[in-house]
Amino acid sequence: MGGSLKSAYDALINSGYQVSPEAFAMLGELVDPELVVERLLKAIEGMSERPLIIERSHLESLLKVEKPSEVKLPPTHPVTPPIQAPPSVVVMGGSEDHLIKGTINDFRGYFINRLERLQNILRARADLRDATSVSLIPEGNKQRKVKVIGMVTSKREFKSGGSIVELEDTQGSIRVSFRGDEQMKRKVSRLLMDEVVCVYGSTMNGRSMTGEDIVWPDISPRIRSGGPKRDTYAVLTSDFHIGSKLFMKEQFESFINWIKAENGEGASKEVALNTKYLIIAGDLVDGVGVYPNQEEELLLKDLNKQYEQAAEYLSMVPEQIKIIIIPGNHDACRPTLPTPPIYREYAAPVYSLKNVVMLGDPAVVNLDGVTFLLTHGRSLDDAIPALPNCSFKEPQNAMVELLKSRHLAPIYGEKTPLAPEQSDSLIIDPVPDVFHAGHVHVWGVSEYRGVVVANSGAWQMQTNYQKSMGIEPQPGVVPVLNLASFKTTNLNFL
Ligand code: D5M
Ligand code: FE
Ligand code: ZN
Repeated sequence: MGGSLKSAYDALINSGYQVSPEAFAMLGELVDPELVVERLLKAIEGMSERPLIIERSHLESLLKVEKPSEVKLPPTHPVTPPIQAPPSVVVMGGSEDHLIKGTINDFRGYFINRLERLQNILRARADLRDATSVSLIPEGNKQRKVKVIGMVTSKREFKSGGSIVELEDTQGSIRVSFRGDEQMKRKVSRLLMDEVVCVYGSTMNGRSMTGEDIVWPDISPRIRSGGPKRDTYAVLTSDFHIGSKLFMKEQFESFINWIKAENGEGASKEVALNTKYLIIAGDLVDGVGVYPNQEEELLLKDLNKQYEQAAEYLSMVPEQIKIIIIPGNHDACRPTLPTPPIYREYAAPVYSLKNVVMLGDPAVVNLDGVTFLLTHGRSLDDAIPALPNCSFKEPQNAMVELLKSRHLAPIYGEKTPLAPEQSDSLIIDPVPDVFHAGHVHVWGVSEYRGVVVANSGAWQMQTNYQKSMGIEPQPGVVPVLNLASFKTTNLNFL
């Protein structure tokens, strides 16, 4: 800590006032914090009603400080240690473990919950307030315009371009025929099985209709509020696959050295020093028996040993950085989504690290006022092949489509096993500021309606299994998000 900053802190602490973390953080942005604090305390002494807590606004208004961008240290200035408020992690969901039997009734309840909640999300749109459910289409004997909300239970697309889609709700179903114009064709091909949408069209009997348009629940454009005022970074990563022979030890160690601020220089070091969060979106270890002939590619064949090594690496991450970990399909955990946190009995050494927060998949966390939705991304295996214009090379595009569906795993019965919990926690609600997944082993960042969408790649080279499936990973690149500016940087450790 620079001399002036330390004296400024001491003066503030000794003044007897409480100081908000934001005000503390702001001091780190100032060229001469000592002078600023001296002037601030003088100004407060002269006030008729003195505040109990010194806030950032006091610093700003009382002293008319220059804008932060103008008082930032120039890049050539020697790097100073971070003066950040402590990390603030508020878990909004994603750590429960329920016992689910998975009876037919459980599944029925699960899908009713999905339907009703997405129905509510759709009806909250001004243009869909008058939408009806499939089984509540009013009786009549002539052609009427309707807006019908239901779950997609079948879809047939014909060579002619036309298509037939079946929509269902709890009480009934309706057959929707679409004509084959280009726009409609594109929309129908985008429809995922088991997702909930609203169809515009006309019907005579309420059992079949002509579809004219499809509306997805979608998200409204985000206007962000909150978030830290000074540069604060969240490092987004996943898919370490520790224990695999193909784990990229050397590159990963250089990443760990970077986060320790031991290598890198200038801007990159400044980023490391101001990193408060390391988010790991699953597949911390390679596990055992996850894919055919995996044992031939395992360096550590014992799951406990894999987590021991993971903990050893994570213990090198500076303690002031909060590490948030959710499970992936290679981790020691229940195989269904939603997934409770990684089992403690296997990952005990990771649990014992003070700065680690273990959450389930999906998880919603608020970090310094910024809401993150975290999921490993298993459903991308189902969604990417089903979506037009999406590929495993750009997983972020499919993630954007999931935001439009407002669901993390719409498709049921393919590769993503779903647990029929009473309430569907895979529905995307609330809408996050950041949507982070991994699993695909290809990194990619995008933005949709103000939401940062990031897939964080991997630290594993191509396995034989991936080779046989034609999967081309792009490991060793780490997206880093500045929570203040919402800009991402991609660090390449190859
Ligand atoms: O997944 C790593 C990559 O391999 C990711 O792109 C998904 C793909 N993958 C994994 N399992 C399958 C199956 N069964 N079919 C097709 N593609 C798959 P990881 O979870 O790290 O193994
Ligand atoms: Fe993985
Ligand atoms: Zn995975």
